[in-house]
Amino acid sequence: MTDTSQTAFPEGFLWGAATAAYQIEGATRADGRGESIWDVFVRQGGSHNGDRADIAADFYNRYPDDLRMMRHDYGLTGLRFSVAWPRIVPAGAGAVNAAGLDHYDRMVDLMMELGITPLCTLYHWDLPQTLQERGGWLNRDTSQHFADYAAVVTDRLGDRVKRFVTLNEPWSAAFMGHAQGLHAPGLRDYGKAGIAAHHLLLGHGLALEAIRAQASDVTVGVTLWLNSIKPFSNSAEDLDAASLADAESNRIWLDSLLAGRYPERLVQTLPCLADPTIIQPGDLELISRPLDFLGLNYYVRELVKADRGVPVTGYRRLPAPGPTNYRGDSLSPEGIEEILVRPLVDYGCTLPVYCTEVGNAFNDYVDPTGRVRDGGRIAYFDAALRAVRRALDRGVDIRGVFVWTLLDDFEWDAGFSARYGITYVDYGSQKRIPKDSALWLRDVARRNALPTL
Ligand code: IFM
Repeated sequence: MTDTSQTAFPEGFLWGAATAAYQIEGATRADGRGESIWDVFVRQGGSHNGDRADIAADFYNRYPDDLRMMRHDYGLTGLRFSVAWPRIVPAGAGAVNAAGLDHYDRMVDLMMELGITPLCTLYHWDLPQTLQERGGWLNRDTSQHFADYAAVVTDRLGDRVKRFVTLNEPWSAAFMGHAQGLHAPGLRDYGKAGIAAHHLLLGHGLALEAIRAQASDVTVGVTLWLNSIKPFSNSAEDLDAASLADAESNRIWLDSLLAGRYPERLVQTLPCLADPTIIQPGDLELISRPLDFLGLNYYVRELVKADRGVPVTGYRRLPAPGPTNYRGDSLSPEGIEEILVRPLVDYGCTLPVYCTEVGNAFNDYVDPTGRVRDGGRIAYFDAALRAVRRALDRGVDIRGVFVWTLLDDFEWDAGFSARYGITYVDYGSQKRIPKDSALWLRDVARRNALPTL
């Protein structure tokens, strides 16, 4: 019997999990893979405790069992995975590594066999180090190299993979990597983050064309991390600070992709976004070519307070009141509604939307009975998914949800200290233990509905 209560989701709704190559694959030297900026960054101490992702969750070798687990034990029908650019084009440009393509080809074959719908991300931050040595995302040529690599992947996988995501969270790659120094390549220069942002977006636009030229029946989107941002107070200073933070986190991506412009307020702080030597004629037209879908990731709700003591931006971001995670970010799952409706409300965008990441890190441990009772994560998913349901009611064409993440993994600067998975990974033995949240999600996916309250 179909569940018609408000807790039910549309027929055919995709229930999936999201992953990223560098965070789970390990095997960083296998089968001709080139070095990425993250290999170098962690070697230089960029990650918590000196953690390194050389083995991580060993997904490169264990994917057959992991895919069977997610399909058979968790009942999930979607996997968002990323392809590691340095496995396909080890030097970033030029020679293609057949062994790298073969690996993903086998993985996609198994997904087809198991009835898993793949959503393939082409850039989840593992830029080939050789390109970094030529300037990385500060060099305009990187955008074209990205499009060339995207074409190679589409040519090989596009007969089975019908949904490609060009970039994952360009905000993180540009700002955490070039302004905050927290992510590879570890730079701390706000102006450079603006240049990187433009070249990432240009890479997206060029890749969009390259993918479509390669396979006419695939759909292409981009995944954005959008934040819920509010001013700390109604003072003119806080209102302006919040508008600037919103422009950096949200509007730089939405304005450029959906309206072909950069937000005026941000240009005042990042003049490179109006510099004709960087933003060349035709760039914004390319960046704003129509998408097939939008991928949205949600994590953070924050208050923004003006603070003249903070260089360049002149503001501080504070967590919204309430519980926080290990990073001090507010745990406000219901905030996902606001970011899901925003493209429709502010831009009239009616594109299909996938929640390409939703989840959080909790203090998970295996109890003496061998179980991981992650009730905090279940409560988080429950509240977030009710908010997704409300966004559907408000007219957003949401096609599926991918929880972050399938397996505990290498959480970038936090290394292995933060567990986001629905599957506990004992890194020593590589044993997998389904957390309670995985079994909760299995029931939601099976019923295509949330539990009634
Ligand atoms: O682990 C990351 C992921 O790679 C991108 N989105 C946010 C996640 C949690 O920080």
